[in-house]
Amino acid sequence: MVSALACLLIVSCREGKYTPTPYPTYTPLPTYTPYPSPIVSLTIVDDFFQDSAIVVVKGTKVVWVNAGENVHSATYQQDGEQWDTGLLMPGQSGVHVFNKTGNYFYFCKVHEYMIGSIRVLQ
Ligand SMILES: [Cu+2]
Repeated sequence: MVSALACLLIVSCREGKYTPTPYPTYTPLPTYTPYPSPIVSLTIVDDFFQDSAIVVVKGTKVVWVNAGENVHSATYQQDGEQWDTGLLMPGQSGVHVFNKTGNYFYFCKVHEYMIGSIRVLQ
């Protein structure tokens, strides 16, 4: 690179055309903003969870949207741990952020045959 540049300078000088150009200035780096945690949206219909088995990474925010005409929930109760979107009216949505790895088997409080699972990886 250096020798190629030197060669170029010599050639340019010999031809009397060389005019030094100022070094380019770098654009400053953008301010660092952490990438937002991923958000996954899941649809609930009458009467099942669409995409009922998913895998996400830790920190993912899962949003359940009730696209049905019945009332539903996404509820988890296991090993003394629990989370719950509460009862979701048609059109409503509920959220849970998964900050712990593990396998979460959840259900609908209104229709206990409605089940889904979320595997949370590191
Ligand atoms: Cu339900």
